[in-house]
Amino acid sequence: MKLYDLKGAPNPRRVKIFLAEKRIKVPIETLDLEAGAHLTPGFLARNPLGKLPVLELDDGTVLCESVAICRYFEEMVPEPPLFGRSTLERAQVEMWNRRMEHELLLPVIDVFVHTHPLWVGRREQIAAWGEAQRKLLVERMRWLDRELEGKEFIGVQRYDMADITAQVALLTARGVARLPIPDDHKNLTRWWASVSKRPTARA
Ligand SMILES: N[C@@H](CCC(=O)N[C@@H](CS)C(=O)NCC(=O)O)C(=O)O
Repeated sequence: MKLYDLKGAPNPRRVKIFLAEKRIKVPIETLDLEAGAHLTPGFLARNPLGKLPVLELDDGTVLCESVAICRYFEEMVPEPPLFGRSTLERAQVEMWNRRMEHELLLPVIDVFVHTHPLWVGRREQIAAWGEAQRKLLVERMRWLDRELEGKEFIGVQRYDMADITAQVALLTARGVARLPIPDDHKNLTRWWASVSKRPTARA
């Protein structure tokens, strides 16, 4: 089994944090986007979309999509549960993880792709779209701050996949989108301090 990773990229980071939380060790090959390693014929044969992460099983089966890969490992190693324990919890984690993807992670990736020099010549950049997504992200951080009132974690009252997605999205927002969590977002700041202290945060 091998996990294909992309240097510095948020989606593979979700899988690496997930694996660290489960204490699962998988050989990792890290590709370099700037060198175009994800666009070689060898890699495109695994994922023609040229996107990471990709998990290759020992029989050659290829799994793409971060959440699909994490769900595979959740079934293999159920503890600690990162997609919820009960029927209701599983639905709640699904709900919050999708919200964190659609309301935080996708907008921040759009800010990055449409405004950062790294993507010049690699993608068609529409600066106005990047700026619109930056404004949306500011609003969504305020929304999430309110949602976290009286809550320790985002999904269920235990660290789970939704926290991982939000953590990676906000790390990317601070780094490449220059959008740190504003100081007056007390709930989000408290949550951020707590998840950042986890030993797996650097995975
Ligand atoms: N929906 C996919 C998204 C994968 C994705 O967009 N990966 C990015 C890194 S975060 C990538 O490989 N980008 C390379 C490119 O777009 O050229 C997932 O959740 O895994």
